[in-house]
Amino acid sequence: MAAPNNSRERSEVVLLCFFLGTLWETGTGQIRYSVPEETDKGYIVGNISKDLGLKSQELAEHGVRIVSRGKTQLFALNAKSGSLITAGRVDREELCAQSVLCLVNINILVEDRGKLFGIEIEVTDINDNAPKFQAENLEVKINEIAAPGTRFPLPEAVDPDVGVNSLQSYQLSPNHRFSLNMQTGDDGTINPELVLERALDREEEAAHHLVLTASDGGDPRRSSTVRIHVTVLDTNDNAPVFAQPVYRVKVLENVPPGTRLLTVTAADPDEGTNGKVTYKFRKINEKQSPLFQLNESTGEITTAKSLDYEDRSFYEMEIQAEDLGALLGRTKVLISVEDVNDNRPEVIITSLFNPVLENSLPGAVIAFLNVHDPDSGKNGQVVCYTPDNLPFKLEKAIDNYYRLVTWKYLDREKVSLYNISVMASDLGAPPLSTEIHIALHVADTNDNPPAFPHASYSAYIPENNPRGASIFSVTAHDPDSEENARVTYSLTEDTLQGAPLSSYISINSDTGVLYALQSFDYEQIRDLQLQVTASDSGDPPLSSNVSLSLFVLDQNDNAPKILYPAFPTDGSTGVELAPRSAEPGYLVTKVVAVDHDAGQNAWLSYHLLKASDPGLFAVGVHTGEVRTARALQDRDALKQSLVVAVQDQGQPPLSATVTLTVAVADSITDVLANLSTFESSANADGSGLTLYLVVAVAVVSCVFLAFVIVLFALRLRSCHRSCLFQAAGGGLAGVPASHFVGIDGVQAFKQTCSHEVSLTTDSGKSHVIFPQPNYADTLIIQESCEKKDPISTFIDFHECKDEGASVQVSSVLYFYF
Ligand SMILES: *[C@@H]1O[C@H](CO)[C@@H](O)[C@H](O)[C@H]1NC(C)=O
Ligand SMILES: *[C@@H]1O[C@H](CO)[C@@H](O)[C@H](O)[C@H]1NC(C)=O
Ligand SMILES: *[C@@H]1O[C@H](CO)[C@@H](O)[C@H](O)[C@H]1NC(C)=O
Ligand SMILES: *[C@@H]1O[C@H](CO)[C@@H](O)[C@H](O)[C@H]1NC(C)=O
Ligand SMILES: CC(=O)N[C@H]1CO[C@H](CO)[C@@H](O)[C@@H]1O
Repeated sequence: MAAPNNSRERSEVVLLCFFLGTLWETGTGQIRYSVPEETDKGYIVGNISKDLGLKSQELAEHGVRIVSRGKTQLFALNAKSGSLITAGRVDREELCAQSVLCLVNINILVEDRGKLFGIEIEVTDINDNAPKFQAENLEVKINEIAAPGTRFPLPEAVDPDVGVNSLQSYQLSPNHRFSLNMQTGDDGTINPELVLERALDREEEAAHHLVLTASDGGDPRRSSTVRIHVTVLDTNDNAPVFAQPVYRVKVLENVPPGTRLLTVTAADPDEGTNGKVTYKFRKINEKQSPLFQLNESTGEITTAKSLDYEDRSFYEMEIQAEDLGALLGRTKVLISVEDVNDNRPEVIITSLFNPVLENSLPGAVIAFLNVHDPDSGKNGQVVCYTPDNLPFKLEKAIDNYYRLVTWKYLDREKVSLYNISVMASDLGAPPLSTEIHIALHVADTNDNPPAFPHASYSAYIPENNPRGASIFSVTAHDPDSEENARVTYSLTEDTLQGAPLSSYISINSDTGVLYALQSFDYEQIRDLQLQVTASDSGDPPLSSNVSLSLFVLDQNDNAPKILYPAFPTDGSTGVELAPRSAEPGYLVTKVVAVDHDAGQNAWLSYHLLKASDPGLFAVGVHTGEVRTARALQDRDALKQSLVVAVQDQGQPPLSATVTLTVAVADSITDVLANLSTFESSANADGSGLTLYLVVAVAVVSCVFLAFVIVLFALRLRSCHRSCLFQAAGGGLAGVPASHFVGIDGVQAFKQTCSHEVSLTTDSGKSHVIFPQPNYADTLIIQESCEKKDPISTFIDFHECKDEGASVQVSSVLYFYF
């Protein structure tokens, strides 16, 4: 009622103050004012002048002043307006802290009146402070296994204001796991608590972010927040779990030991050591365990040894993972080993027919082979083959068996040992192959006869060989072996000149050396035809023949043999006649000699060795003809004695001599007439008997001679013209020289005429024989004309004696027809 009413706004405040001041004044007798805190300096707290009953201008006059009690002067007096004003900002919280009523007492002294007035000023609160947390962030750790309902105290906020301006409530940011619980304590403080509504899972959400807001009830309302960071602490609540329930891996069998096969991993969502997993084999075959290695910490499985598909191709094992809390997880590992072509095919000879006979038919089984490759699939499929150049081939039998058979005839003599290589190759990539060698012997059969290197043989042996001398050697070769090649030699039985051949020649059955069992005589046997058989010892034996001509070689083993004049066997001697009228060159006689040898050995030459009258006769060197060298004279002795030597050309030469007695007389009668001369010269003993005999023989001889000549003459007529024989009438001297010119002549003569005359007398002492020659001159082979014995005439004379010297004279005439 007393409050001034200047302005509407002011009037209201004044009215209120007044009302209150009036209240207090009446109640306590004191002046009371109320002032809100935090007003600006000069804020009118109350109209002091009015309350003191003074005029506003009179305050100074009355000496009105504030009497302080040592405190900072919060208030001051405005003398002009007579009002109490604030001297500065007034902070209720500073003055009164948390007291609900904040009163400031001041005293005002009115000097001139001497009066002291107490003034009580209430400072009223305004919401000038927000609730405040001690920290802006809060860390809260909660174990994940904490049970729902568990409470966790939260920090309180502080608001210095009082009343509604102080802290009124808390709020939590929306969250489905946590809730806020506020408990009001006895002193009215509110304690916020965090309540776990639902179980936590670190593995799901390891942290939660919450915001707690504290607010007061002022107007405007003030609030502050704190960020709550909830960390969920781990517990080992998870077992390790493998990524796959089953691991499958394929591995080649030839991987080296230490090869990584796979890595099993088990995840444990737990944290730290709770999530640390170690791996172990849980179930593994004892045999397998050394093959594989498991790294405990990494779960890496490696091979520890080399694998073998052929040994085992599949492995199954269980692996467990364990964390520190002994929680387990398990998985299976299936390892399949894949085949690699790492095995060579194996070839086994199950049976071998060795040796094989060379006469086996094509298709003969030689061996059974078994091939085997432990690899699988193509790596284990095997093909077998042999080189084409051998007479063998492989035939497939059942299963993995092969037959090695021949497809050609074998010939041991060409190839006796085969080195058969059998190749087995699998179909892998790259293929592996095996080669074996079979040494096959070809057994011999007796399919080859012994063979001589030449179709026929000629051998030469000098005559007069020693008995038992080896002549020649034949060798037959038999390409077969052993018994089938053991050659024995034999001679085919034959006869030679009536005697079995085996008496001449023998053969060493083992060596094939031929031996002479006899000493050969060229003059008897010149050649032998032999057949040598070589036969092997096979069963049945085979043989072959070869002919062998054995030629006997001549040696100069025969001295020339003088055929005419011949030494009579009974001691008589022949006399040649040389008519006194003979011209020089007159053919007195011819020395005929043969040599049974051949060639040079029978090539004869004639020489006059000795003559009683040298110069009277000459001898043809090759012809042997004795001719007069000059005309005969009367003084030449009736009886001439010549020694003629016949020599062959052999080495060394052999020779023979003959003594000729030539009677230089015209006819036999002269000779007979002069017989005494002969007798005296021929028969030194003077034996009359001998002389008579000689005479008798001479007579008889002459008669026969005449007969012979007549016979010749008759014969000549019927002879061929080429037969040049001309009988000279009368006597021995008529024998033409041409008949004795040489061997050729003899030959020619011989060829043309052939007679058989044999005349003998029974005189005992004298006989004339005309045998046909059975041998020819040694230079020439006897041919067509030969027959029986030579016609020979023996004219035997008595032995005559020359003067003093006793010379046996013999003359033989041979006539060849
Ligand atoms: C397991 O593997 C780790 C890492 O590779 C290695 O250091 C350790 O030596 C291995 N352990 C065995 C037993 O091999
Ligand atoms: C067979 O021939 C092979 C080579 O071709 C050789 O190595 C092996 O020694 C021979 N075997 C015989 C028994 O000769
Ligand atoms: C060898 O000669 C003998 C006798 O002449 C005969 O029996 C045989 O058959 C001949 N052998 C051969 C192989 O010619
Ligand atoms: C012997 O012959 C010669 C003439 O040749 C002759 O002169 C002589 O008279 C004959 N008689 C005797 C007895 O010698
Ligand atoms: C400012 C104010 O209102 N002052 C008043 C105080 O009271 C006296 C009388 O009692 C008035 O005259 C003033 O005007």
